[in-house]
Amino acid sequence: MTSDQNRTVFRTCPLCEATCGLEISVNPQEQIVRIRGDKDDVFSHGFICPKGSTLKQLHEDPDRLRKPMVKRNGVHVEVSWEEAWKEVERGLMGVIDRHGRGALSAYLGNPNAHNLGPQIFSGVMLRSMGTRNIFSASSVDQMPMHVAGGFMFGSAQHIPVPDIDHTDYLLMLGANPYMSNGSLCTAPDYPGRIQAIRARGGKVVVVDPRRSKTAENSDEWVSIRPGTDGLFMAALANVMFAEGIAKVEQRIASQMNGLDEFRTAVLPFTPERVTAATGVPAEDIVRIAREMCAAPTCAVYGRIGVNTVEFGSTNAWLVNALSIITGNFDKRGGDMFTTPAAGGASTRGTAGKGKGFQTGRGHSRVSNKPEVLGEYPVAVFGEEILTPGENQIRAAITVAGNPVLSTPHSEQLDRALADLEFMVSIDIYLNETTRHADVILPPPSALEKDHYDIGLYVYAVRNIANYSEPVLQKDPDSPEEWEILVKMGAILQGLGTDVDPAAMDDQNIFAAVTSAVATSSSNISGRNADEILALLNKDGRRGTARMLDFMLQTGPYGAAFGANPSGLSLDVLLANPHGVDLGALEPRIPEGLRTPTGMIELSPPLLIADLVRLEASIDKADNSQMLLVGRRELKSNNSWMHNIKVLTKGSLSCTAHVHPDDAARLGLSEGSTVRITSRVGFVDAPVEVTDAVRQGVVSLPHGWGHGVAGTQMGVAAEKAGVNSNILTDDQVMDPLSGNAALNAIPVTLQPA
Ligand SMILES: Nc1nc2c(c(=O)[nH]1)N[C@H]1C(S)=C(S)[C@@H](COP(=O)(O)OP(=O)(O)OC[C@H]3O[C@@H](n4cnc5c(=O)[nH]c(N)nc54)[C@H](O)[C@@H]3O)O[C@H]1N2
Ligand SMILES: Nc1nc2c(c(=O)[nH]1)N[C@H]1C(S)=C(S)[C@@H](COP(=O)(O)OP(=O)(O)OC[C@H]3O[C@@H](n4cnc5c(=O)[nH]c(N)nc54)[C@H](O)[C@@H]3O)O[C@H]1N2
Ligand code: SF4
Ligand SMILES: [Mo]
Repeated sequence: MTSDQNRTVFRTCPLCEATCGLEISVNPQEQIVRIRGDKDDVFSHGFICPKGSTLKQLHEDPDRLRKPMVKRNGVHVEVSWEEAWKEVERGLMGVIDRHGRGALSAYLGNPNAHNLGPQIFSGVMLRSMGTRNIFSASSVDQMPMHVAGGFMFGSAQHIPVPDIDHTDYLLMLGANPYMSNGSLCTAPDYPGRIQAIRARGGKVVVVDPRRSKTAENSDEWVSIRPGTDGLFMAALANVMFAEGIAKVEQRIASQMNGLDEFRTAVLPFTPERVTAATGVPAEDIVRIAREMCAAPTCAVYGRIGVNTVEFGSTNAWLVNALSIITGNFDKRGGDMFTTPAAGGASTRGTAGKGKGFQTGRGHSRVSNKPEVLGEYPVAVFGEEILTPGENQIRAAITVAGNPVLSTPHSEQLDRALADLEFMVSIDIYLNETTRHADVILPPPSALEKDHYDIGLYVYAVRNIANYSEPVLQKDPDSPEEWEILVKMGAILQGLGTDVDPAAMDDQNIFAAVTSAVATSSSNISGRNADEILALLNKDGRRGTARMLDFMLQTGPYGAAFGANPSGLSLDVLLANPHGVDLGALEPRIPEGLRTPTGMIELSPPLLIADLVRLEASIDKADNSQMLLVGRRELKSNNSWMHNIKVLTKGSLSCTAHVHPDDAARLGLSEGSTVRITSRVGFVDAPVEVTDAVRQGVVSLPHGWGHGVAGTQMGVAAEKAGVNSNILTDDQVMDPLSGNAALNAIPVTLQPA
């Protein structure tokens, strides 16, 4: 077989938020020969990280599930799809009969944000459940940004993106894109884009308790005590007002409420007052405030390290506020809103105004935590299962999630899942979480699915649209991932296992079209629904592809089914396998706002009120307390890529980073084992002594702790590591968003 008989296909990598274009060679036997960066991709231009090419190994991984599994006498065995569906129906309907729908629950994990099927169809399943017990990885991740953006700009999706391609000054807090490749800032080759800022004479400042790889490659590392970024940012704002260098652009000021209130609210946070708690010298705070205001443009960006702490929402709000008061909000080189081609909340409905955002439309049963975005904090998942009473959770559905490794007080959740009457997981592995499932339903592999990043393009640094068809044909006897979700919905509605997902799909698209033609702000308002449906159904298009076509055509660049002949549709994307570049970000205020007032709300009451709690934290700071933080590594991806040998070979990266002074004080040496203890548990981990962590800080990556009995991930088990979420505390969270605090956890260290 000569290589010229291989076919070449282009596909977007679904593994992280960078959305890199891949060039994939497939031989005539339908095997993957090679995966490399697509140099013609309009966004990534050939960039790829070591994970991208491993879609081949992932596809071929013998441990990846291809057939449903049912637990019989405690052991998972392969069964037919028909049998699995019967089991699912029996299990779920049994729990509903015995305890009511309030006993159902669902957890949606991270890959849902990277998969087109769940992006479009998980709602069908969730709406069919009739329970409030919905949880997701959002509450161990970015919920604070949704809350801050929701209150300030009108919808949870209103998260400004740092315009890193045009900025002159980037203040980055709690993010390490050299390893993560960026988050809620979709930017393939983020490192290259950071270096471009420096190459054009700009400055990059990284705030982190660790001298991360990003900090190392920046102009300045600000070493901060974990959990104190809110104090640092409030002090920056304080200096800007005190020195009279704050400057809100007239265009923004005329469209904004709450400037005076904000100015008054940050008065207590002088640099001198926060310096001991933050560990940042007051003169550095003053200087950085001046630099930010003096720079021609400045972008502010905060991620995991400032979201997954007790002040997550306040931090996310202060990030946005700094952008506004330095005159950089909604401006090229500052922080801006993307104009996504499909699924954008800022492009839906009436321009400039909306229903706004609220939280607390319901509270969790056991500890009364407010609902946010239709969910409860995943930190309470365990207690909701283990605490008896009406509406105690008795059944769970997990979709692409591994909460046993990824959520706080995970030992408790592990026990809780074992206590359920029924559990079903939609997942590709038999892992730490799915081992508790009575039924596991595996979707096709990434290479067998079509792809479009509805969620991630909402936060991209350019306006991009790129669709990929499946690279390989899936097993014809196995359902698509979207079909699994739709069928789950049918079963949960009590319709049984014989319902054809295609019929529900038809109902879904019919509802979407009839609603759009009846909506005055839609670009197909008043059109004939049958005509639109006929156009959508051409070539027998169904499921994800059909709904995406509808979203693209009715989106801000949409072809509107012929009304705008040069506009976007799925056909246009199919004709452009390297993607379509819709240009740099453009100012969106006031048109992009969706607040009820039509104004930016700089001082939302709940956030202003939280500054009291923030101020009180100054005196509680205890510099003798060791604090745990996480970290990510390039060749790892949360908890689930550890079964790929090419990624895990080399030294085990699940080590505890300890500063040399702490190591000496605590009697810990390189390679020795340290016992790390928190309020809820302890782990023993190998020590790596390094001055890349601040004194008083210990860093352990998350997503490890494999090799548990009942799992089927042979490679991962060889380098199991320890589960850092045994240490994180389910009781400590950001009260506004319910987001777990996974960083700045008080711990003690001792030689094991
Ligand atoms: N201590 C600490 N904990 C953390 C974090 C931290 O920084 N520190 N980070 C948090 C963050 S940001 C996140 S997003 C969460 C992630 O938390 P989770 O989403 O719970 O965990 P993942 O490790 O992403 O697990 C993904 C699961 O999806 C499965 N999977 C992979 N591909 C597919 C697919 O195509 N379809 C289906 N159905 N399943 C698939 C995998 O087998 C795995 O079971 O972890 C959080 N936990
Ligand atoms: N290779 C790889 N890429 C990934 C992932 C992965 O697991 N591996 N996960 C993906 C996911 S789901 C997400 S959400 C993104 C996350 O992307 P990032 O937000 O870039 O996540 P991290 O690399 O964990 O960087 C968080 C940084 O915050 C620092 N930090 C901890 N506590 C504090 C604090 O109190 N203050 C400050 N200022 N900093 C603090 C940590 O030391 C760390 O360097 O990455 C995505 N990309
Ligand atoms: S950076 Fe992210 S999207 Fe790009 S190749 Fe790596 S894992 Fe895939
Ligand atoms: Mo995440």
